[in-house]
Amino acid sequence: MVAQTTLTQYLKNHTTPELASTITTLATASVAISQLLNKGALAGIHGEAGNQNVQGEAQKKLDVISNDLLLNALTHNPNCAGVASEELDEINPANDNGTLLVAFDPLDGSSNIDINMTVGTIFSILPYHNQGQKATEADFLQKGANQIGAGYFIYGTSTMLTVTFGAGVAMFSFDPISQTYILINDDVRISSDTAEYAINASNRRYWLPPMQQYIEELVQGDTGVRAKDYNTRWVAAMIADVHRILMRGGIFMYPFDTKITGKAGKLRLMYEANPMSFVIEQAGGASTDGVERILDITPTHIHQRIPVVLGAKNEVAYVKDLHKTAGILANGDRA
Ligand code: FDP
Ligand code: ZN
Repeated sequence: MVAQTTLTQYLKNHTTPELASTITTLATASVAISQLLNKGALAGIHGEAGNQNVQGEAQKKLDVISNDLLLNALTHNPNCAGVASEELDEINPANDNGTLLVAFDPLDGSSNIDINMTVGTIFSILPYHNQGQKATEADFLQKGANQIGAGYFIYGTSTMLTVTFGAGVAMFSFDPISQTYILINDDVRISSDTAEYAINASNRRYWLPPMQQYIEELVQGDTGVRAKDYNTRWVAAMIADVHRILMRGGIFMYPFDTKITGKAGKLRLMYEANPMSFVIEQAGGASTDGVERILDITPTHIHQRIPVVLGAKNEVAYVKDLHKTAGILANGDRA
């Protein structure tokens, strides 16, 4: 039998002690979140925050519980100088002498919890340079290319961890018996071409003309200019759609739309787009907002939204070309 590599062993050989310790902290919190999700309705975690459970106690929604678990664990890690969460308006300074900043989406796809579908925790790790001072929001406003680690924990039919430190992508599966993450792939790669795409097509009338044209071409399949049939998959949790792309290829889009004025797309740059773009690029894929490489965009504020097109390299390049041909120079107001 081939010896199994645990997450602890992998971290020891593939990253710094500071990053290893931070990932270990995240992994411990992920196990607690996964256990609560497994209990489901029995844990009393369904429904809206503010509701009362059967005992008449105030009920917390699982995204709030996950946020609190991660925030508490990370702020107690001496390597962590600051924490930003999609759930919190402001950043939390942690340990002034820490060397890392962590941004996370505690439970991506949270509308999936109540229907027993896949959700996950996404994290992005940035360097911190102002030791001895309290971290501020300005310290977080670094472009995604500065990330030194990123990944996600996915709570699906099994719990998994995908992580990159900028030298490829590794995937782990949580073993409920030994209660450890075990390495299952130390070099995840995405193929450059695909015949599978993910988009919420109900927003079609709000998209820019090049995006409308792109999806029209895919729908035409082998009767159109692309001369092959395409298939749609949409889980409606970015984490699950991106995970599928890492497992079997594809392109994922939540493009610019005019549905809500001032909102350039739906996804958050710092908690969703940046970490997933880092993972996808490290697996040989590409990621753009339609015009620019996402990892090159300097955020203006921590909760900024951004259009996202990521996955198979050649397909992403094709979408970018359509935007260029249509004369789109910047992908809308990145409010
Ligand atoms: P959710 O609102 O459930 O948290 O984070 C935003 C997100 O999920 C993504 O995970 C997902 O890809 C997208 O929203 C789904 O949006 P639609 O409901 O518009 O399909
Ligand atoms: Zn999310």
